[in-house]
Amino acid sequence: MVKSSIPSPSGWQNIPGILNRLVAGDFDGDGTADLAGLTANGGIYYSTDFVRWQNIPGMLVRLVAGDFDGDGQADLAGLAGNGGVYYSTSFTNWVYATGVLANLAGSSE
Ligand SMILES: [Ca+2]
Ligand SMILES: [Ca+2]
Repeated sequence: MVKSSIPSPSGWQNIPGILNRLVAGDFDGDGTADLAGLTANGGIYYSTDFVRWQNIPGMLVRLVAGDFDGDGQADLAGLAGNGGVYYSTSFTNWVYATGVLANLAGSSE
């Protein structure tokens, strides 16, 4: 008997939408991981129910997740096309963090 470690395609659920970068974090604090990602043109989306994507206004080229304010819920940070660093704990707006970076540790690329 040969056991395959390759997951069966039927074991994957499609979440409607097209993203080219993806990060995981518990954005709503319910104890299970959620997803956030970037579209090809830098649009930012997250999903806490794996069914719908919510847009966060703005455009980024890199995205990372982490609990930056220590409230137990994951937040997002990312790089804009010019290297500017932004973070969001509200998921409605981005706060500029002084400085310019070429990459973020743990980013999706
Ligand atoms: Ca969650
Ligand atoms: Ca947080």
